[in-house]
Amino acid sequence: MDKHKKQIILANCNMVPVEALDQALTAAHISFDELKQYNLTANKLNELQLLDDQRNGKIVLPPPIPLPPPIGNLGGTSSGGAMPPSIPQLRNEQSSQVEENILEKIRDQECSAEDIKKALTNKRIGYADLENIGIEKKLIQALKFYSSASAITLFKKIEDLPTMESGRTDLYMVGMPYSGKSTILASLIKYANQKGILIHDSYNPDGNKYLETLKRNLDYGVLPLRTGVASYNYIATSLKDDNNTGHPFNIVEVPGENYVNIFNQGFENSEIPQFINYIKSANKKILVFVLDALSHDKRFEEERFFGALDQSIAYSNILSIFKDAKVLENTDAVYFVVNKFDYIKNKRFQHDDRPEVDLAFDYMNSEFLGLLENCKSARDKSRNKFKIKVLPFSIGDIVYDKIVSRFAEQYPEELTKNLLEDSFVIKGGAFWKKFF
Ligand SMILES: Nc1nc2c(ncn2[C@@H]2O[C@H](COP(=O)(O)OP(=O)(O)OP(=O)(O)O)[C@@H](O)[C@H]2O)c(=O)[nH]1
Ligand SMILES: [Mg+2]
Repeated sequence: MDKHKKQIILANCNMVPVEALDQALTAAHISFDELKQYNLTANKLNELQLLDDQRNGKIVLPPPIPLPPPIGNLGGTSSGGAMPPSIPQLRNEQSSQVEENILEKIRDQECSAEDIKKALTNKRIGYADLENIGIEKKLIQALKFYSSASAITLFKKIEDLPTMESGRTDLYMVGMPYSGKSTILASLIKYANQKGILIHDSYNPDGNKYLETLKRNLDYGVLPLRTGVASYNYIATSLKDDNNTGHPFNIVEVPGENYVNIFNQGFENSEIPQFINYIKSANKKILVFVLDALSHDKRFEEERFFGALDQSIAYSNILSIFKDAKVLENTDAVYFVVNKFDYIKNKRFQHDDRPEVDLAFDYMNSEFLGLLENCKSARDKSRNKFKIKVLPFSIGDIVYDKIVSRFAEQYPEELTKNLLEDSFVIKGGAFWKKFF
């Protein structure tokens, strides 16, 4: 690279995407010191350092990670990056007081990963016992990982969120506690990474840590740990389409429970004005409502779901807030994701061979018709005729409530396809593209 070109890049380094700067660093065209001299932002420097450390085999990401388990059918492992450090091998301990009861439950998959973790921590059972009762090695590894992982929640309140970067598509994943927001996000990130279409963005390093944690947990077959109650999470990332064009997204997990009690609390006393203020931008928006089909179906059957908030009412409220705040004027698409589709497929549509998207639409029409109609009428009143889509989604097969024994790729694939179709694209050649 000649001196002149290098000078232009350094002088404009804050406008060059991290990916391109990383290439220049790898090719030794530029150095970290030069980037610092030219005042590259701390966020971008951190991101580049992270990529460099990963390349050089340094470990930089939390939490402490065990060796990759042999998860043959979990859909591959993450690419790019150093292998995590090993954890101690399974101790060949035979617990003196083996609890027949809990082991039976584990064998019959009638308990949760949390129960197993407790039994292991209290030394009522050991990993060798799990082997002895015939639990697959990859499941044991996943349980081991689960027992060592700690939750990472980055943001709790709106005021803790960094300002959303403009020039991106804002993607809001709205969902009740337990609806599966974090799992969908993890699945999307894992899929996009596996296909090589995930582009790291430097804008929000904290968000990147969250993203890495989600992806890594899923690589080990572990679902995201519970996010704190009513907590927001924000990551900035881009996805590439078939033409290699980047689609930059601001992805925000929005806890639905804040929006249910608006009528009790009163709009002004709630977090809503702040939230509206936060998301009011000229950015294009995609709203994803995560419908928890499992909790919905079990709300009259199982005690733990009795207190669950009515999703239809909550999401209709949120839609009407968005309408009043004119957020829908910048909204290009509203998705209703019928989540935990594995459950309803088994329960309702076991012998129905129609495409799953038709089944999801059927389900939506029979269980959430009011919400769908509210959304249509909001669209009729909006100048911007946004698309309304219904998509089925499932992470795959789950055991012990938290362990993924099979990762289903078709759902994140379909979601990605739709997101690329409905999102904003950076068009035109950027000046730096000529140089790399
Ligand atoms: N059957 C089934 N269960 C799922 C699926 N996705 C998630 N779950 C279950 O739902 C639980 C909650 O999922 P999360 O992704 O943590 O939900 P969330 O919306 O982020 O919840 P909070 O962080 O508590 O607000 C998981 O721990 C699983 O037990 C799925 O595709 N199928
Ligand atoms: Mg969550």
